[in-house]
Amino acid sequence: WQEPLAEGAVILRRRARDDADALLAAIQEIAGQNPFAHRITPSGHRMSVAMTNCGDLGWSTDSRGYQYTEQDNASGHKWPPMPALFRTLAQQTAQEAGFSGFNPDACLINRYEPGAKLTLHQDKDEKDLRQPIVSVSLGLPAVFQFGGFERSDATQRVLLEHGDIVVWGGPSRLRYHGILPLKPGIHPAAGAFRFNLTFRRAH
Ligand code: MD5
Ligand code: FE
Repeated sequence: WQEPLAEGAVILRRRARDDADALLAAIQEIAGQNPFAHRITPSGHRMSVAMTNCGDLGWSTDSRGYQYTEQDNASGHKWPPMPALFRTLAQQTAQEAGFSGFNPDACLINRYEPGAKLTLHQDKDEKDLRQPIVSVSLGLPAVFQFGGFERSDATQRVLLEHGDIVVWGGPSRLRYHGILPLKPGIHPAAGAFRFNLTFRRAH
């Protein structure tokens, strides 16, 4: 079912549940080629979230900044292609949320272990901010923080669970957001982790 969060932001609860095992298997395959890595931010911090990507472009960070690249600096390889299942799910759910014609060229794959978190930030490294971001949560549940347009604005907390999809577009595309430290647990399909796929139109 669809639950509006704010203008432009829609939660499709459990929308990916039937595809979850196939999505997790594809993530393992991608990580076999381009392993999850804890990247170092420009300010010198090691991210607690481990990341890899698939698609024509991948997001990463290093001492030079945040960027989308065709190559994985950690492995020296190109990113693996975006599986057809990923692209179809992202396009269909964007359409269901009212964003037709979404064609992602990048899929960032985040892996959270217990304690891993993402501090409040905005996603603004993409060229066309009129394009939405589609996010798919798998594995352990996490508390998502949904804020306003200034870092200091009040935040709402939303629990994101296995199979939940959120489409972030319109005015919600530039809201501050984050993930609180992951609580330890074992998920039957994903083990001790939370995975999050974000589909983006980077260029
Ligand atoms: C996650 N990932 O659960 C989240 C899901 C990231 C990231 O934040 O940058 O990898 S994406 C949540 C999102 C994206 C774009 C806009 C908004 C939220 N928003 O306006 O709240 O690992
Ligand atoms: Fe983000």
